Amino acid sequence: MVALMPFQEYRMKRLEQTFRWYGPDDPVSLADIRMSGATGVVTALHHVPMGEVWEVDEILKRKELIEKAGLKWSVVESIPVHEDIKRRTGDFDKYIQNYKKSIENLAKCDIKIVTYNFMPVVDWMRTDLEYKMEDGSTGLRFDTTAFAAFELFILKRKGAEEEYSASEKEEANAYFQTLSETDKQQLIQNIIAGLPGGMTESSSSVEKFNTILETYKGINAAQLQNNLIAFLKEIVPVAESNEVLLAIHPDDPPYPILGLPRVVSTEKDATTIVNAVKSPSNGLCFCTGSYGVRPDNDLVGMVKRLGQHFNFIHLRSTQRDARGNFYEANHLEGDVDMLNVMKELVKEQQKRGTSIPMRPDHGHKMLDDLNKKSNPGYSGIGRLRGLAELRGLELGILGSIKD
Ligand code: DNO
Repeated sequence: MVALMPFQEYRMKRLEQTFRWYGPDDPVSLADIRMSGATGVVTALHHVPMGEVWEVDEILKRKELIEKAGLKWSVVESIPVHEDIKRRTGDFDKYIQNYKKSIENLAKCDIKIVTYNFMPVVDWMRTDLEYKMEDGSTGLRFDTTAFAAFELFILKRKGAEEEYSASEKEEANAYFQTLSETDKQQLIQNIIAGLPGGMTESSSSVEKFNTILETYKGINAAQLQNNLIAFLKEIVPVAESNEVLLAIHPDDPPYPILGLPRVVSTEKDATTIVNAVKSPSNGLCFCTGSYGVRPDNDLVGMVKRLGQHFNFIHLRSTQRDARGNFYEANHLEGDVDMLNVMKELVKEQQKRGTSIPMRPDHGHKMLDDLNKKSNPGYSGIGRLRGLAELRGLELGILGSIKD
């Protein structure tokens, strides 16, 4: 016999539905977001230069804008972490102090969840931002051959040659030969688009990019992990005393690229992080799309074992092939077992007094999205489809919970 909970109770115990908004210039407006059914907004002060303090009046201005639209600023995504902090060089101490101040200032404005990542140089990375799906929509894709061609023949990164087999190099070369000048520029643009600072002038960026990559010479994964832990030891107590919950976003893709170390790619990495500084403030952003690219990441098991540390959730799926290529699939399709991930998340949510914020991460460009410019991955209708499917899935699961 299945006993159903009263409907009002489902509402209380549900994940908080949020939508990312890139600020006043985002082609997907707050009014659009309001119609998606999301109640929370995930955003950042993108205009504040990396490393500088987020001042209270700037935070309040943005918060008021969101509230005027009938929404709440639920999560900060992200306060970017300066490269000096990741390398523990130069002005890292000043930037850590600034980071603490930004956390305190957000808390003063009653904004209590902060996402960040610790990926050296690049945030997420794809080779194709307009990959055509069978149904006519477009999505983001990572192609290992295109990426190898970029590293080997455009960037000519030192050390890249040794990381590929002879046949991989041949394939990358054959692919490179098919590219027109415009295709090459497009590839550079696509790959460099993931840079936090948004480097967009392709030819000068290739050189700049190489120079920045060089600054990580001699920093291996163990060193980067130490630097992350040293950073956490400083910021977690400040977050905790201000009742701010931190949520570290995983690496995307979740393995080393460009000769750079990566330390947030696996369950083991996530476990090391939460154990390094024990505090409810030292939490995770569970991004199924990022962790899910690795077949050895058991997502359902991760929710079971690490769910108590999830301070924010990104729901998205990817479809990979045997060669390591992947594209972003519809939210309920692809390799992520979203049904069972959601079942575990629902269980985790039932244990909590407050709603864990989640957002549909990325979406295809579809319908009118196809005629609009939007931030890669952040179309309006595609994400609305994702949110609608995910909240339906959650409600269906809640409705079938046994007493
Ligand atoms: C990609 C996003 C990431 C994420 C950051 C968090 O679409 O999920 O850029 O915002 O890595 O710091």
